[in-house]
Amino acid sequence: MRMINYKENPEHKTAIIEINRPKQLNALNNEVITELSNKLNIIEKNSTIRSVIITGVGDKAFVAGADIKEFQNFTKERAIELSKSGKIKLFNKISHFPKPVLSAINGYALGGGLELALSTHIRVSSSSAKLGLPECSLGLIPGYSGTQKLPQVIGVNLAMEMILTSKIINAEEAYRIGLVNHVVAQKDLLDKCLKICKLFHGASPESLSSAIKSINSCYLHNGNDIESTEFGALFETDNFKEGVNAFMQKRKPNFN
Ligand code: DAK
Repeated sequence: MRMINYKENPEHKTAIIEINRPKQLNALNNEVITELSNKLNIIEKNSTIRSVIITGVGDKAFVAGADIKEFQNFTKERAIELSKSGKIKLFNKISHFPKPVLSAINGYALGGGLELALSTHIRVSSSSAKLGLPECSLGLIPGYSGTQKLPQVIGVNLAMEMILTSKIINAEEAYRIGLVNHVVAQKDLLDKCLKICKLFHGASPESLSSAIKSINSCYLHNGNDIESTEFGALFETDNFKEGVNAFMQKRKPNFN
């Protein structure tokens, strides 16, 4: 089974990518990351496509996180390497993509899922979505730029609270704090994104690309390296193992 579905909407000059692991709530595994990355490379070269929408299959989850089953046994070295390579392959690629990328958040956007949405340029949420970075509750921290991008988007004070408490918020709260640009009914989610994509037709592709590059440049610093190092070190802690085991066994973790 393909991990992503792909469609083009010629009228809106938009590519629509759906993450297709509904039984795992569209959790991001290595294959999804690779397929997304490869598809973006193709879209980048296709001049008929002016924007991209990323969403999840079904009405329950955008992406419920990185795949916990896949990363539970990583060593420190592997975790650091994958955090850095995942950023290069996907998360930073989206942030710096020369065409606008929207996320249509159709349900849970947790952990790596919210990090994916945070790497897009515009976030549109369904009214039933739930958003959060609950990695600390697994004995981890966000490893795909969440510690960098959440404070950029909602401010350091609110980002501190969200990450340190693993708080999961609803769409209305996400809109109130500026985490998402729009909230609409689930049935209107794609239409709302397509309407935004049509507005890009009023600008030149070069100006959109330059605007994205310039806006991103206000956040240039080395926080991502610090995040990857801190993130990797946590893979050697007993509490991380306990956090993941508790999730698998569907119980609350008992941290030291
Ligand atoms: N990974 C793997 N499987 C997941 C998953 C996830 N993140 N989220 C859900 N699933 C699976 C469940 O295990 C379940 O599978 P089965 O038991 O049916 O086999 C299926 O999806 C349906 O989920 P539930 O039965 O739990 O559904 P509920 O409606 O009861 O609950 C929920 C929905 C979203 C509240 C719950 O599934 C949940 O709490 N999910 C985990 C949410 C979470 O903690 N997400 C953050 C994960 S941490 C890394 C970089 C970054 C990261 C990691 C590594 N490297 C570079 C190495 C990021 C970490 C994260 O994202």
